[in-house]
Amino acid sequence: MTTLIKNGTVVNATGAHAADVLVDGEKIVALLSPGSNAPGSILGTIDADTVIDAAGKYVIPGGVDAHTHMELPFGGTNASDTFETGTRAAAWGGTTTIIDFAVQRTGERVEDGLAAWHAKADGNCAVDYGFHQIIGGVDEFSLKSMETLVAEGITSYKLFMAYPGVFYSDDAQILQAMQKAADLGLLTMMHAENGPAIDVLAEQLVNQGKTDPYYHGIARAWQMEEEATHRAIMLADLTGAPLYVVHVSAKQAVEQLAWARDRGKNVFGETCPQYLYLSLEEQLGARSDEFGAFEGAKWVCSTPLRSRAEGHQDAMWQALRTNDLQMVSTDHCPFCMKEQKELGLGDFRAIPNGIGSIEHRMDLMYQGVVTGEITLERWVELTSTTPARMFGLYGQKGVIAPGADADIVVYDPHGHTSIGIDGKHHMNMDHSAWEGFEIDGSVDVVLSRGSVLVQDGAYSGRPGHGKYLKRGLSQYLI
Ligand code: DUC
Ligand code: ZN
Ligand code: ZN
Repeated sequence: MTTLIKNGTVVNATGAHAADVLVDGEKIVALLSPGSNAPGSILGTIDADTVIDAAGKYVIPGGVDAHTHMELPFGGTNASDTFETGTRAAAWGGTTTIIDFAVQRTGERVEDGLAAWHAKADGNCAVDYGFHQIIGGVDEFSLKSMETLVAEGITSYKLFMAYPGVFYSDDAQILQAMQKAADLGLLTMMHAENGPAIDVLAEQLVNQGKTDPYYHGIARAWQMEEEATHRAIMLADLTGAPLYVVHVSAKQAVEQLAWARDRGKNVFGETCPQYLYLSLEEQLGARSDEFGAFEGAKWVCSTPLRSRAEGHQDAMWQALRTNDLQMVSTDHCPFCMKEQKELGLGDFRAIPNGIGSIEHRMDLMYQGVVTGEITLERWVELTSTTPARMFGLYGQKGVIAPGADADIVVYDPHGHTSIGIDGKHHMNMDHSAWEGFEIDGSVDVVLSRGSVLVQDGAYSGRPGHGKYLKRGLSQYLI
């Protein structure tokens, strides 16, 4: 089965140029100069089984979302997207690879946590998927089990400096895990917030009657993120472990990352669309007729949305331009308002933390191209190429080139996308954190390993098409 994507502009992280893309089976096999396969030309007519006309459109590598939480048990409930619904939404939005987090908690075996995650995902995914491993209980057994991860194709693991009693690791545990990771070549991913101090601040606020979602953002002050980011950097430096800080939202945390990177350290950071577009004042502080001040629960996530008056959003865009932040993931962790976010009515500490964005990351970041925040090539680099390199998938994913998987998105810069519920989104949520956002572009066609998943506004993917990806070591280290 061959497919020819004709007349488009191929955009890779390295540049954009007019080319036709020839796909054979699951792989890209050639990039052809426009016209080189026309009748009477050197190559002659290529008689592909399927031809997709991409005239006036961009042809980009499928998105790689390296931070998702399908079905995560959290805050007394489970994230509302299953691997089936979440990867279908990903496909609709032009994301053709996800990396989700398998969970191990205190007292559990890493092997069991990983097996449980395979059981959730196996046969259910519309797009290819890999796993990171959360180590939520660092002890002699989980440290030993880390030795098995690389062979499982899991080359990165996550620790939490937040959530005492849930996923939290103290400095002694972090130090030991990083020592092990440095030996094994694993990339340490860090949720960098000072959890114990945040919990005290949150309790004080609740005791003062400050129970609305807005105060989630006050308790999780930027100082808590800056301090933890610095501590993680120093522990990584001491142990020689490469460090990747997830969901960076505070400009002061970026300054810490830049400081370390300027000293040549293997320190990296991602941000998420919510930290580029949304804010403490407008979203966490929102009110509605339906929910009153509890409206802000829709945007309770950690790290929290930050103050626009303090300039965090502008600082995130700037860091994406200067490469102080290297990539954009979603931290997709959706919860419905009904029966889920509602658990925190009267006490923001009980609101399950998370926002759903997996369907909108490519669009939201393309809007950054439209508004001049980033270039076209940087869009591809931040959403596909660097995630693939960072997590050992590059070559197979993250690039339009012969030999790569035919994970291809035809993106229409003349299209339009209105984001919201009412049949417009495909995530398993009863609201959208992005309601009313308008994008000056649209996902047109989506291919995963040569199979069309989305075309002409119709979905033709299926659960089970997506395969588990055994990842290699990070290809981004200096
Ligand atoms: N932050 C979230 O918002 N949700 C899940 C876990 C996390 O760290
Ligand atoms: Zn986190
Ligand atoms: Zn997360």
